[in-house]
Amino acid sequence: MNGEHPLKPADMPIVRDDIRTGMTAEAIKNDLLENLYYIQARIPKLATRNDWYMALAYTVRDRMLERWGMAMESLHQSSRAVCYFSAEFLPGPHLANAMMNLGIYEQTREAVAQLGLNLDSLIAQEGEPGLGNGGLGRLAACFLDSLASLEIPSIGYGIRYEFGIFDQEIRDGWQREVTDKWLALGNPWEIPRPEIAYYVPLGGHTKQYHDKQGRFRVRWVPAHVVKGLAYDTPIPGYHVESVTLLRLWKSEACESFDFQAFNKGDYYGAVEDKVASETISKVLYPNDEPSLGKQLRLSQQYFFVSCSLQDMLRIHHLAGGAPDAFDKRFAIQLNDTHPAIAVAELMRLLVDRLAMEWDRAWEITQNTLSYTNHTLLPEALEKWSLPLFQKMLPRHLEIIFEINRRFLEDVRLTYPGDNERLRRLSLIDETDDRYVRMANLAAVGSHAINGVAALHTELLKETTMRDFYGLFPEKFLNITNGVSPRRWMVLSNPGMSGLISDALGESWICNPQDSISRLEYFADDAAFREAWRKVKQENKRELARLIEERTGIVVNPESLFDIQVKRIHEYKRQHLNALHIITHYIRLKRNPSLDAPPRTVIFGGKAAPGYVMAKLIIKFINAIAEVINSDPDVADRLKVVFFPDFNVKNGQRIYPAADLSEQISMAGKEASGTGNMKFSLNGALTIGTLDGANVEIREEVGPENFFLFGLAAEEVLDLKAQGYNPWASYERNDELREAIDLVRSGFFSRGDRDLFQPLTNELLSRDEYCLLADYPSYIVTQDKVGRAYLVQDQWIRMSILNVARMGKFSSDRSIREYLEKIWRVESLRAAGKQENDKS
Ligand code: B1H
Repeated sequence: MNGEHPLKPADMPIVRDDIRTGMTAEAIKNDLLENLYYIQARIPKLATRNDWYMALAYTVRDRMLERWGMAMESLHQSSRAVCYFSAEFLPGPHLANAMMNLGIYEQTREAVAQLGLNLDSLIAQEGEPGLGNGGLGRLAACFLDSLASLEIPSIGYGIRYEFGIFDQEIRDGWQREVTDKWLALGNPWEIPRPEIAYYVPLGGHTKQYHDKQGRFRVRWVPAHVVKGLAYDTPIPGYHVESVTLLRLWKSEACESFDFQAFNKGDYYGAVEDKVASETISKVLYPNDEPSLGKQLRLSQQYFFVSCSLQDMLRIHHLAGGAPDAFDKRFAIQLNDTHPAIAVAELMRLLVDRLAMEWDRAWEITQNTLSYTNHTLLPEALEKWSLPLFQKMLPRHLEIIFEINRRFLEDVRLTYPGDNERLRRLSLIDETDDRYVRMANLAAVGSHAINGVAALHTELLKETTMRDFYGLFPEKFLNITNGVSPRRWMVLSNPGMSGLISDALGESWICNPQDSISRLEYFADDAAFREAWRKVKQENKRELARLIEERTGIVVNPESLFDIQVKRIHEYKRQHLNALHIITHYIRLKRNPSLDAPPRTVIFGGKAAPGYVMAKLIIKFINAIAEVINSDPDVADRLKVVFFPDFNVKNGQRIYPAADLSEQISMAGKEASGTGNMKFSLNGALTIGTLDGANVEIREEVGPENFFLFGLAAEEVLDLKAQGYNPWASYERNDELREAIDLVRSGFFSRGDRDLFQPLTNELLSRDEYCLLADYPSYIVTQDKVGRAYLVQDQWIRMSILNVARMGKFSSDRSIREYLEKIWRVESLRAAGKQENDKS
């Protein structure tokens, strides 16, 4: 890192060693005390742990704000910036990550120690912004980390939900949802910007008129207007001089009171609009049922997209850009279809507000936008009923009709007479009632469409978006997901990262693809393997402590830690894992001297509150755990844990402790997965199907270092085409029958034979996700895992090789691909170099 940033403005009034920017323990300590006094208004003697945490957070934030000024400057100067539009961001706790990225971890530890405090306990005090459901939101956060670390001028735009994803408690084995009050103790990381505010119209009708030049125009006369306020969070890059901006919008009423209503004595009427407006950014939707009818969800999407586009137009204008050059300044990535309304909103702003010709506006819109698809599940494809859409966004519906009219005209020329195809491609679904299809809107309005893993992109082209692929194959590309090696290795697994850095130096942290493969040589080094084993062992001891603290269950840290953490969903097949546990349990009961290592099977994950079957699966796992964990016959051989409230913070403790990573979705269903990458990067071996990014992980680590089982995506389709009969699978396999019969007998439900009937009935009659078909090969492969684990030294070798060969799965690599193939944006470093070369 060199001291002077190429784009650092000459007039930045920053003194390197002042109290807010100094990097020594002394400067940090002084700032910490000052923030405790002047922001928290506390003296040390009376300060609570939260006061100290807040003061420390401000101290670390001070050191980011120096970089902030430069980031803002660069946004105004750069030739093109990236705007990542996402309804979800799951950044995880900020404090430790920011200290690591700024390179002040050790100094801070010392500063805090000098004040008689413990850094780890202050870090533990921080909650997390749970502004997302799972993989998609976490991917957005990893991407911001990479954008910042690669010094790309960029903004993440989203919603500042007052309540994020619920906290999960387990009561009597059932999930209980508790509201997430992440803002209750204050949020030191965000900077409110009440002056950056935009009006967002909703409802009403449109009017046609002719402007002074006699041109035909449309005016939208909304029924209400809400205001969006910006809240900014700096996202620091790793050991670089810049930060990226996460700008989230909070909704408010335009005026606090409707004075007319108030004067008439209608106090409640007067506050009603205020309440309705604030509701928009109130709560994150858990992704359970289809979006049909969820008016609030559509208003959330439109709200944040409109604020963000207006903000970008303002930034562009302030930098002296003409509307015509908007696409030269910005690239927008749509994170799934949740922000797809951007297609119509950008058209509206350009055509209605800025009086641009339709054709030119359309070019700019397409040049600016690109769309990432994250799922093939038909129930997750968003569509909005036309009457609802018309009621809320009348002008957008007109625009979408016009886009559709022009689009279908082109399609007709390409495929004359093919009305079936026309119906499938149309932005409007007219099969039953009428709906707006958001994926079709995103596809037509973007210049690039990408899937998130190689297999996913192929399936996207062959199935979900087949007609679009036929029409414009050049738009389609794959960009396989990745995760941040900073958060998911250096921060969460310091032991292992330290070993790697001792062996290779630190360049792997930013360039794992180039340099981490050198770790392969160390797989042959017995002393290195021993050190590796010890680190894993210590991580497992740590997790065992945490498990006892959270659940009361005592587990053996020497046992094989077999872990499945992710959202609970039938396609992810946590219940297949459960069936293996039951089979293993039956075997152990029958044969106490079974030659298999002791196992601890750990689950974690939230179920959407309205997803009854997923909630039953949680109960099922806990019920099995209750029986097995209290059976002395298997006490030191098998334990089952459901770790409550899986989130980023807990994930950071869980991934590093895994021996085995469960990636067992039915092939063809998991678009990519990113947990699979986190596990493998932390030295766990994978048992998995050929699904999502598992395929590429296996290619990279080598088939001999990956436990593959189950049907491939095509085989699943064939099986279903032939008429899959799960009952036959059940009858054919003795162990499967025994396992299912044991469940049906009420053995795990205190004699209640009905409790798990919905689960067993589904498996025996329909088995949509082919658990019974994959069961035999899953069991055989789990046996292989057990045998492999018994040969510890060989297992450790495979663990090292996994890490050495996972360099591809850094989110830096993903971001570089987006930059080269879609965004065409340059890093500030590169831009700075060119400037320097010229001068
Ligand atoms: C993914 C979602 C998702 N795909 C709807 N789709 C939502 C869909 O609130 N909603 O309505 C929320 C999220 N999430 C995940 O994206 C995939 O299942 C993973 O396989 C993938 O790794 C991840 C990131 O690409």
